[in-house]
Amino acid sequence: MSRLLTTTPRADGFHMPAEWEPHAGCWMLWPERSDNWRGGAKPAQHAFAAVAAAIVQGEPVTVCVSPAQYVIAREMLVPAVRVVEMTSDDSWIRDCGPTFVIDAAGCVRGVDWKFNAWGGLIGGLYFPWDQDDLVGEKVIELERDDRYGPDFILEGGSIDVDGQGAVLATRECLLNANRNPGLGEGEIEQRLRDYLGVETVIWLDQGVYLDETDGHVDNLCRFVAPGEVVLTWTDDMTDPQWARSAAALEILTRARDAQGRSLRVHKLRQPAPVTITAEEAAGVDHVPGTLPRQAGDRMAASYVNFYIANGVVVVPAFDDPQDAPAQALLAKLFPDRRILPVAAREILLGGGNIHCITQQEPAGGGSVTNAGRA
Ligand code: KQY
Repeated sequence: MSRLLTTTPRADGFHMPAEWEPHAGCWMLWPERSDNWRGGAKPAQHAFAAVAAAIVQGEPVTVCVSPAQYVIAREMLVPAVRVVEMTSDDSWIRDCGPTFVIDAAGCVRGVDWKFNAWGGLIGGLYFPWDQDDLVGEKVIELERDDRYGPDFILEGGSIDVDGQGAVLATRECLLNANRNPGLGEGEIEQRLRDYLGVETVIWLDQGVYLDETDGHVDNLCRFVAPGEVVLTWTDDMTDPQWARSAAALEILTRARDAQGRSLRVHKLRQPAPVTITAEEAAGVDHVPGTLPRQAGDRMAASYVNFYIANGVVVVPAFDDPQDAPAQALLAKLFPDRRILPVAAREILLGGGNIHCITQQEPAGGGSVTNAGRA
């Protein structure tokens, strides 16, 4: 049975583990809506299937699929992937799904945040979002885990933890008036402490240029080991991303984590600007209330949006000269994992990337570091 708890993870001795700690598996949702995904979502479905096939090399994967798409998805996904029927509004389980927390005994519980499609009626990306908002509860119940249900809007892509008391976040997103307008910075920090079990919030100001999530940190900067982060980077000072990354670098250079460590920052150079072609834009159904996709629009392409699975790291590839250096850096940072690049343009065209479409479930049973790194 899954109980709804009225306490907090912090009070109960739970915290969110780092993504490099052992997973029980990975959850995904299946893309379908033609007003976000071109070509009736078929190209995106192939890309999602490739991501699932990569992750399942390291850990169990469950893909949640609408009744209408069940047979199609079952056919397109490799047999090792489990497919379950679940209704949703779109396919960004990092954001609408649960955040799992563990305690020292390895017991796992779920945090079921409120979700408002990245801003509700003030700049949100679609309406309605009620089915997405149920995804966290459904996944937690399928796992028979106990559930925290804070009255707090948060997307999983807007935070990144080291599992040792620190969380990265951007003010652009978490302090945006379209998320939790009644709460100030201090109150939001307290929610993060209470529900992620962290001590230290490292605030960056802005996320990636033109990121439609209002600057999710998981596209800008991620922990890769205790005391180490990767930061999306460009050396081109005329690129609008330069000032954002430079400002983040300055903050990170001065920051201390919850253990008092200063951070080692690895620059992960971004690909050349990725813009939507006329053919791609024409393939998206235009529906009032959703974000229009126009030819020439720049997407928020970043290698930082990778997924760390057991034994493998699944990295976006953009058919760009920076693909190889990005993979080489990640191979150095994750020496005990295979780096698996997946062509990610079709995911990016929907507004996010590999990390945004995945959600890890920790294995519990105690915590380890990024093996070989610390
Ligand atoms: O990047 C994400 N975490 C989600 C992007 C949502 C885009 C919806 N069009």
